[in-house]
Amino acid sequence: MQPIAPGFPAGFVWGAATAAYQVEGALDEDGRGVSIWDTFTATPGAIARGDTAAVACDHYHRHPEDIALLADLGLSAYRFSVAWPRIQPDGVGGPNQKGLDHYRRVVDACLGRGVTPYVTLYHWDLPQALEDVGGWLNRDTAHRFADYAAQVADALGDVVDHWVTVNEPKVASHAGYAAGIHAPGIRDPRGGVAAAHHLLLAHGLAVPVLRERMSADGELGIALDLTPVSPASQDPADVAAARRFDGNFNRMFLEPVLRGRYPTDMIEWFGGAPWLQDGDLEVISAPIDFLGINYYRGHVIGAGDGSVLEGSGTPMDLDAVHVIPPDAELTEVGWTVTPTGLHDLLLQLRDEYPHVPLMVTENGAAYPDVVAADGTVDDPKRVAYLDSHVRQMHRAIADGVDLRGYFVWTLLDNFEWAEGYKARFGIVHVDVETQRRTPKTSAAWLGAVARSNRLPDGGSLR
Ligand code: IFM
Repeated sequence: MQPIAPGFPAGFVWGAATAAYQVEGALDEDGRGVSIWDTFTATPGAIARGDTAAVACDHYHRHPEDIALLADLGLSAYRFSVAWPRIQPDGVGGPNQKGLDHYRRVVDACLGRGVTPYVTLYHWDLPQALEDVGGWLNRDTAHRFADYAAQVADALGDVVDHWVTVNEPKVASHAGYAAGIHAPGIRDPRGGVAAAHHLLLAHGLAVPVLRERMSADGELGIALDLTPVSPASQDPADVAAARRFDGNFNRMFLEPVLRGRYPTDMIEWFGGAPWLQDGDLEVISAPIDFLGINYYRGHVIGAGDGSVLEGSGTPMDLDAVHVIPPDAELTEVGWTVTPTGLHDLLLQLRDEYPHVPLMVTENGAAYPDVVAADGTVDDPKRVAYLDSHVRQMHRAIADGVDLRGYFVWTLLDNFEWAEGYKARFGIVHVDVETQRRTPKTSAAWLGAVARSNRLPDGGSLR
């Protein structure tokens, strides 16, 4: 057997990702409007310990030093999101020039350091004014999103060549509108499906808007959180539950975007698609230049207890239960560490959707990192996590997957939504009191991989 060359393809993108609400703070500055996350975090009991994003990482003010840090580490791309309420404080009209100026400065800071900006338009911070008229349950929100996308692209299209429309429409819809554990905190499983469709419609409507405004060699895509799913056993009930879970998690998003159709088994399961209108699927399946994959873990799924859509703690899991093998390695948030799942997923996508290039737009893990007496932050578990996933990515490329890049989640320890500040996903430690940044061992590790564009020596193929 030929040994596999340890290098990644020339031009492979190595970057870090963040999201506006998780890092910016400055919620009242420069005319920003209220977002659904401002409202949700103010709801008693919604966020662990009552944490808020009022300051977060103060990235609104500290972005120059944060981008310089990213560049100094050796990363060459920064994926950040634009906060819709900074551009359209009330979700309509505008734009707010101060908001646009801010993101122009962020882009300039990137370009000034040779860092390629990847701009995400929607990472969950919907203007509250739009939620007040139905949010993502209201089809019109998709059209409002296209207007907002036009405003951002009019302002930045001359300098931004890489766009992500929507981040994780599944989480925004299922966690926000079905399970109620994210903003806006609605518990309506069927509404969650409608919200997902409207988020996909928003994506599809934004595609031509962006194309008209970006350079000819610009690229756009959507970031889906995807997971490989396997049944807990060959018992038909487990197999059916796993298929359903896969449909709900993966296929309900991949199929409309990449094939212009919804999976019939899922539409039957949901009892129809009253939210679907003629022409929607053509809009949603407008060609994209890359598919962004947010990968954290695989799932082993068994059958549930018969409760279907309503009534269970995790209504959108559709009567499926996660089976955690007794010897599973878990991150701090209880997610299984399953790097081979990334390889499996990439090959599955290559086989099912061979026409679309792939990018890992998020991958990372939370661990309880602490600053040692000597001021350093050693995070060997995160290094091992990243190492094993990078190796599986490399293996997938050797197997013929057209994978173009990798963004670690995330640059900075930040506001991890309902978990608040406890779950630290960053490669850079942030002291929430002092805002002091301390690059962890994983930051140096990833920077070295990025600079060399090769697999690190040693490590293992777990
Ligand atoms: O922090 C989130 C991010 O906003 C979206 N993807 C998953 C991350 C970790 O939970």
